[in-house]
Amino acid sequence: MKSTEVVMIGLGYIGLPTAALIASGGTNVHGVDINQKVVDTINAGKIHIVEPSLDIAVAKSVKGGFLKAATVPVEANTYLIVVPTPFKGKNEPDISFVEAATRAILPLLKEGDLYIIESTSPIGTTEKMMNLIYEERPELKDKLYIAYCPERVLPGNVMHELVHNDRVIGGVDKRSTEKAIAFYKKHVQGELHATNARTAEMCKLVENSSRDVQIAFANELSLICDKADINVWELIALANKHPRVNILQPGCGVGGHCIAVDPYFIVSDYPMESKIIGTAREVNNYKSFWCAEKVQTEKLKFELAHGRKPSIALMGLAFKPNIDDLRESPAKYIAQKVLQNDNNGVYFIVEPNITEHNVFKLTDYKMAATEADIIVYLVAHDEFKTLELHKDKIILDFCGVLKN
Ligand code: SAJ
Repeated sequence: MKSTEVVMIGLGYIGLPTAALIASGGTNVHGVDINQKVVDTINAGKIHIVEPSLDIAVAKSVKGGFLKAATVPVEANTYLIVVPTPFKGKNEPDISFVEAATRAILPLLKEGDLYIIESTSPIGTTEKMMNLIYEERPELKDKLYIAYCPERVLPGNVMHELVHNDRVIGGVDKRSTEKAIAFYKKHVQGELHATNARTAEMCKLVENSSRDVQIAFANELSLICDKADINVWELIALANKHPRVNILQPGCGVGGHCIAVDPYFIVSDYPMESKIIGTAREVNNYKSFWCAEKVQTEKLKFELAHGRKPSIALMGLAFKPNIDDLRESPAKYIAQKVLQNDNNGVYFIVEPNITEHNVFKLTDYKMAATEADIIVYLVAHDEFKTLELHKDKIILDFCGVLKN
């Protein structure tokens, strides 16, 4: 049997697709996850997350014997760290999973091995891990290749983007950068851009912060336009006719596990300097709060006008259109807030991409749209765009479902 070439620590939204991609090319990959259920699912050739084409890649790699999962690592030549980096305390990044993963492979490392972090990480993490490795294994000092290479794939299109997106690769020294580039070259068709580890770490944070800032601009416009009685969707479409203007779309806030999170990794370390980045986070968070308040106000207006409480449909819970992912979802936050403030009201909660939820009782989207007096669009799912609504319905469109 061929020995393991790659160990992938973390088999989540990025780790599993990456492991499957590498294994489909005929490389022996040993995936590691702390969750035994995840390990069993993968070893059965199945997947635990929703991502188009991932099931086929995993089934093929497991069947061919190129992908195996376990709760502990084995010896390999390349180690990839793809574990979560959540928050602790007041929006401070927590790199303890990266550290634990690194400690887990420490005894297995040998001269010439390649160690790569892909997890979104605060600046300096790769150097920190290098120091940790060389403190514990001083005999390996400068004999390993250590690099950082962030993923930049869009959930829903991961299998395509993993292959075709450009990658930024930064080693702790030049030879590490070159070694890491040679590794990714085998699996990635996009261009591979060489830099140092700190720049690569910052690059990931900046990509998502840039998007957050741009969305904050759109959300700020939506608040101004609401007061100024201007249709923000029309305004943005018109402004974007300028050859050098490209405003993004407002929504009910920014969600997901990346854009709503990564900017804090910069703000937390450089609070005095990151004014725009920090304010953008506030604006996008405030937008969700504002939407929840708007629902309350509309409800009270209805009561005054009709002498009875309205029934309200909250349309969408996912963090963005046409996915089933509810992580850090502003729509979910708004639904929770609206319901908390009004426990006797009649609400229909809709999310066509999932069948059940442990907190919300879900209603079919067509039924909700027929029954409710007030329709609140929280997520611009495709299903909602073709709904025919009775002309008496009151509509709050926070995400541009009706913009065309
Ligand atoms: N959103 C808006 N208006 C827009 C675009 C998005 O309100 O015009 C909202 C979405 O509804 C959602 C949030 O922003 O709540 C984030 O969605 P997204 O589609 O912009 O991004 P994600 O979180 O799915 O993926 C991002 C991507 N980063 C960038 O586009 C810079 C992806 O390439 C990264 O790999 C991913 O974060 C990650 O893992 O970091």
